[in-house]
Amino acid sequence: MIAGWSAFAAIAAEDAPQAILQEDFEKGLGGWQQEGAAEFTVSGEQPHQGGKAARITVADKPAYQKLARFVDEKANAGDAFQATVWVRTSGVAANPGAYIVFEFFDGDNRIAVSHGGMATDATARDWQELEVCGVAPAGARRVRVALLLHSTGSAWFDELKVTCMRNKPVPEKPAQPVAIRVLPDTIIHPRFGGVGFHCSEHEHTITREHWDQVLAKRWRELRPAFARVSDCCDWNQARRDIQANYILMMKEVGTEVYVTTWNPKDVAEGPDRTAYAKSVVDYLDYLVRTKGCTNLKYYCMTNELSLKQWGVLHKDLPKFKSYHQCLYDELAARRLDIKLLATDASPVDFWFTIEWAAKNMDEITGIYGGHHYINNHALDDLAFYDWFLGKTSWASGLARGRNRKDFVLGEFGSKQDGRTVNGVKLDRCIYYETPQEPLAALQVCEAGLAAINGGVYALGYWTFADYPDEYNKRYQNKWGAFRWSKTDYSTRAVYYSYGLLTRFFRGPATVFRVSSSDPLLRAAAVQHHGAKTYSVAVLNRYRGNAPVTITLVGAPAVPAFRKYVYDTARVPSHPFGDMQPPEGCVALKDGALTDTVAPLSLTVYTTAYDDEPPAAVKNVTSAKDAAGNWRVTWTANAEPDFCYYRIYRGTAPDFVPAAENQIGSTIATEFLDTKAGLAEPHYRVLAVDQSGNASKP
Ligand SMILES: [Ca+2]
Ligand SMILES: [Ca+2]
Repeated sequence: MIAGWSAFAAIAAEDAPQAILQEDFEKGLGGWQQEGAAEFTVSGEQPHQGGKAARITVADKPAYQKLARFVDEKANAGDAFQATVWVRTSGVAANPGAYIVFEFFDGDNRIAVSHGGMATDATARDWQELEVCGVAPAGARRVRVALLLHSTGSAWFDELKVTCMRNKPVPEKPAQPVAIRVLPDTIIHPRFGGVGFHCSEHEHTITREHWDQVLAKRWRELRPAFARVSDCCDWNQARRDIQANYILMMKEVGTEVYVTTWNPKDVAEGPDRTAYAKSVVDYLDYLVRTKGCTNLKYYCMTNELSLKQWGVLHKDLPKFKSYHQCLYDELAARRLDIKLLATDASPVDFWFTIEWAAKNMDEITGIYGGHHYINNHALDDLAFYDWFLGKTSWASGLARGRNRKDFVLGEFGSKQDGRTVNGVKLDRCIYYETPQEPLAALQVCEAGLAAINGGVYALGYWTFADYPDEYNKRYQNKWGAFRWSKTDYSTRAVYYSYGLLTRFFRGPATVFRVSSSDPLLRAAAVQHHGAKTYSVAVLNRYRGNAPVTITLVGAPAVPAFRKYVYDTARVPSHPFGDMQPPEGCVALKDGALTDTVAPLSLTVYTTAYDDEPPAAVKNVTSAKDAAGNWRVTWTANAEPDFCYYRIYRGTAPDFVPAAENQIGSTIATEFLDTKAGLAEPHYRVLAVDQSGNASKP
């Protein structure tokens, strides 16, 4: 169904994956281990290939019934395995249903499992292809492939293919300087929309200070040109207005918005559904025409094809189409220019619904979109980049198909924890708050670069901020680029890695194809429309420095590229989320930038900046209020590229503003200092522009 194996070929072009098992079940289940209280058999009922398929039937209680066999007894760490199998189900209602895994053993002990796609009657009443990828961890010697049914019902499996790409130890660093060429004659996307976030912050209680100092300030600084914004169909007017304010704040930054609904109503076809569509379009009309949210460009009636249950519309795509038809007709009747998105499916295994939409509802679909989380690829899986490039290229190509539409990677993120601990479901990235967080933040950027090079229109990392603790006692959603836990809004590593992409891979822009002489240096390049400035990203997967030469064919003579770095060995951190400053400039010489990029790092070179700081902030005054806090106020700056203010406190009138005496950042023209602890504090306020230039004190 989906291309993906080019991955390993790209790492070592001279190698091809070796086939290590091809099983068509024509000769029975010889060689297969059977585990669990199921009926295991080969059957002749509608095989996918040949005359027979394997069948697992579970009568009553679901457990981990499986057919398994060892496919390798001499694996080494880093060996990459891939399997595909066709599956069909009957009476299999609950996830995970039928699925495929790789199990890695150090002898008799199972030390790791890689999960692949899964199938239920929702997706596999007809044959569906599942894929699993797994990389042998340290210590693994034996590898087993297993076909499982964790549900009651029957699952048929056929045409299993297992391949292996043997790991060749990756050298510390490239053997020679890496030649990266930006190819302006080969355009991947002529109007890229941008790198952004999914946002749900407007669903929670936001104080004025939190807005000025955290949410709006950070949005303005990271400047994402794209956002996916949550919506609930039964919100009242007050909630709509809060949502509108959030979208309007984004409009000021030039952010295009895609709204998607949680918990849409399941209403009968006919007048009720038409009335539902009318109520949806009433509110979209209100946001756009009454509130001025003209940056609201896309809408999807259901997050991830959910209707009462998660993803349930997978099994009834004609119903999904029927909803969209009602919405499409109503939007057209009202001449409201909002494109409908199909299908919003997640993960990659459910992107076949996008293919269905392209075949069956292209005329009422304005844009395509899907999600994926990097659950099945380890942080050090060097094959992930090409695998994801393959998936996003497939989806973008499908969208372009008949009528040149776009594809949005609406949500993506790192590996999900998913455990329930002390009754609390942990919907969070499993690497956050661990020593692996810096590398996870690099892998998120690797996914981003793959998607950009795959031709997506825009992408939204899940999420901009955490959900606050009090959102739900039994459920935590902690994926944010920064935290939201009481008054802890501290940043995570991904803020400083992915934030470089939101800032410098803004839309609208032209995405150029970029070649790299070494596949472990991933690169992407855009030229921003309007100013015609360039940004080039280089991600180094080596554990050593990599010398690079980046050639920009036909680039105009520009004085110098600013260089911004996210280095996993020295992750930036700032108490108020101020982005890392540039690490100098690199001049374009004879059409090329010559530099060295750090191990396991992302470097962005850009001409999208100016060197002119804002004017000094005027009329800074401070006064003690009745509660003993100091209120600092000043006059607003008026530069078009003004971004935010930094506030500093010192003990003497002539103190020098510095990182150690900064007490906050805000977009407002006032700041309440509750921690002065001084009889007579002195304050300085600096204005900062979008290029990060700070004014004189
Ligand atoms: Ca067969
Ligand atoms: Ca400026």
